[in-house]
Amino acid sequence: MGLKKCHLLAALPFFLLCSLILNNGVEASHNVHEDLQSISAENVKDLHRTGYHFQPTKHWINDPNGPMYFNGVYHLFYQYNPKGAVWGNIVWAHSVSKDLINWERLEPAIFPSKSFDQYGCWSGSATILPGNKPVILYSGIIDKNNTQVQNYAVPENVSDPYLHKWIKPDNNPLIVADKHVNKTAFRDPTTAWLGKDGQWRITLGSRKNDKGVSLLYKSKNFINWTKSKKPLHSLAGTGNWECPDFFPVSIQGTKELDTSVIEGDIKHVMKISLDATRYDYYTLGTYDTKKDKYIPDKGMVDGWNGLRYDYGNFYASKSFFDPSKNRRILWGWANESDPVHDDVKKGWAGIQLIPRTIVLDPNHKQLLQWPVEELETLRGKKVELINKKLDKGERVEIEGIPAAQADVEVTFSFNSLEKAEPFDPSWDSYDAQKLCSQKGSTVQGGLGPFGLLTLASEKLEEYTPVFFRIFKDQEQKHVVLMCSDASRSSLEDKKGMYKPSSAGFVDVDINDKKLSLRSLIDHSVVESFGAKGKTCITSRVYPTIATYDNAHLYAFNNGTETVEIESLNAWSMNKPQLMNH
Ligand code: DQQ
Repeated sequence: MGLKKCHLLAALPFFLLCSLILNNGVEASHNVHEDLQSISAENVKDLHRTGYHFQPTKHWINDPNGPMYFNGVYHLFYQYNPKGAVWGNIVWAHSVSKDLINWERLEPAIFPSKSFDQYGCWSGSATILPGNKPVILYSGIIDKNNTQVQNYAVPENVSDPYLHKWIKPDNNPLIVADKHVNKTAFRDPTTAWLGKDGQWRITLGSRKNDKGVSLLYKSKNFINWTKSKKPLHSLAGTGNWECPDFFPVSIQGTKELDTSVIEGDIKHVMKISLDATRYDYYTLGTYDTKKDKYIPDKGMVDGWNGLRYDYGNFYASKSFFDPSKNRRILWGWANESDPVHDDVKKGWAGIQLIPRTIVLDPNHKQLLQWPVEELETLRGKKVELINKKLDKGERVEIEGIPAAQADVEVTFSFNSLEKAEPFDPSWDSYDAQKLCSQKGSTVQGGLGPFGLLTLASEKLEEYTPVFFRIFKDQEQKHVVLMCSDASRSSLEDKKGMYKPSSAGFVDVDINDKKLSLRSLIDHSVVESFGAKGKTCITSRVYPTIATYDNAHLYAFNNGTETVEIESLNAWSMNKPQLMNH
C-alpha cells in the first residue's frame, strides 16, 4: 500500500506531507499514473491470478462499494478502471451472486456521465429504504481539482432481480461541501441509519488540517441533507479519513443487526480507513443518540496504534447486514504489492478478499472475523494430521493437496509456557511489524516461532511463513505475536516490490496452551485468521518457483519448546463454477 514508498509510522509529524507526496500533491487518494491509466491489457497474465478470490478478468479494482443483499441476491459494486491496470477512469462495476461464491458480472452500475460526477464516481454505500427501496449514495468528482460532492442513484426497475440499471436523478448532487469543509477530502458516504426522530443519518470521511473527521449529515426525506454542527467522530493527528463505516454489533452475539439498530444490547463499531497508512482501524464504543456522537469505549486505542481489521494488505473495507442469515459481512480490498509496471504487464491489479462475518468477541474488547461459511462449499480434497509433535527445528510437509490453492485449519498445543521469551520493555509494544521483521520465522525462540510455511518452494528459496511467537512481559503476562512474513516470499527483488513482515498481537488467553490458525492460500494471496479470527493478516506475494504444482505447504517449529499439531485439516479449494466477475 502507500507504506511501501513511505514508512510513515515512525514519522507521524510528517505524515501529511508524506501522504501528499504519495498522492502527487492532490488528495486523490490513489497514486495517479496518467500515462498508464488508459492502456488496455492485451494479454492478461495468469501467473499469480487467484483461483477463488473475487477478481475481474482484467484491469484495476479497488474499494468494495455499497455491498447489499436485496430480494435474495447479493450485490457487490466496486471501484473499477475499465480501461487499464492502474487506478483511474473509475466506475462502479457491478456483480451479483446468490451465494457469495459464484458471481456474475453485469454492466457498470454507475459511471461518469453527468456534471455532478463527470470526473469520477468514487466510493459509497447502499441503503435499503422502507418499502424495500434500495438507494446508493456515492461521491462524485466534479472538476479537475478533485472537488467532491455526494450523489444518489436508484434502480431503474426495482422488480428487475439483478437491478441492472441505475439512474442518477437530476436533483443531484445532494450534498456539497460548505465553506468549513475541505472539498477535496469529502467523500465515501456510509449506509444510512434512521434516528428516533425519523431522520436519516450518514457519515462521510474528511479532514480538517491534520484532524481526521467523520462528518454527520441528517435528512428527513433522503434528498435534503443538513450537516450537523459536530462531527460523529474526529481525531487529531490522523489525517484524512476515507471510507468510514459505522454499525452496531450485538453484545450477545447471536444475531447481527441492521445498521438502523441504534439502541439495545449493542455496541457500535467505528471503522476508518487512514489514507496516510492505508490500514483499516476500528474502535468499539457507544453511539450517544442524543448528542449524535460516537464515543469509543474506555481503554480503546483510537487511531494509528488502534485495532486493525487486518494487519496486512486490506483497505477501504465496507460491511453490510445480511438479513437472510442475520449476519454482518465485511468486504475488504487488497491491492498489489508488486511494482506498478508489473501490473500493467500482467494486465490486472487488485482483488477483493474473501467476505468475512464480523461479531463481537465475548471479551467485548475487539471483533472476531471469519470467512463466510459459504466458502466451505469450495473445499475439495481433504488431508489431515493429528497429534503430530514438532520438536525444535522440525518441519513437516502437508502433502496430498495443491498447496497453491488451499484452505488450512490447524490447532497447535504445547505442554508449558515456561519457555516464552521475555518481552523486552524497550520494544515498542505497538510495533508488531518491527518485531516480526527482527525475529522472523527462522530466529530460534523459546515458545515459537511455530506455524505454517505457505507458498513454499521445495528447497525453501521462497516461502511466506504465517506463525506465532510467544513472549512474557514484566508483569508475567503472555504476549502473542502473529506474523505473516512476505520478506522471503519471492526471489524477485525489483525496486517497488513490497514484502512486509506484516504482524499483529493476538489478545488471547493461552492458559489452555493452544493456539489456532486458519490460512486461505490462493496463488498470490495468503489470508490468515489467528485464534479464531482475533487477529487477521493478509499478504500479497509473488513467488517465482513456488507456483502452481511447485508450491508446498509445511508446518514448522523453530522454538526450543516442542509443539504439537493437535489437529490440522487442509483442503484443496475448487474454483467457483461461475466466476465471471
Ligand atoms: N478510493 C476511492 C475513494 C476512497 C478511496 C476512489 C479509498 O472514494 O476514498 O477510488 O481507497
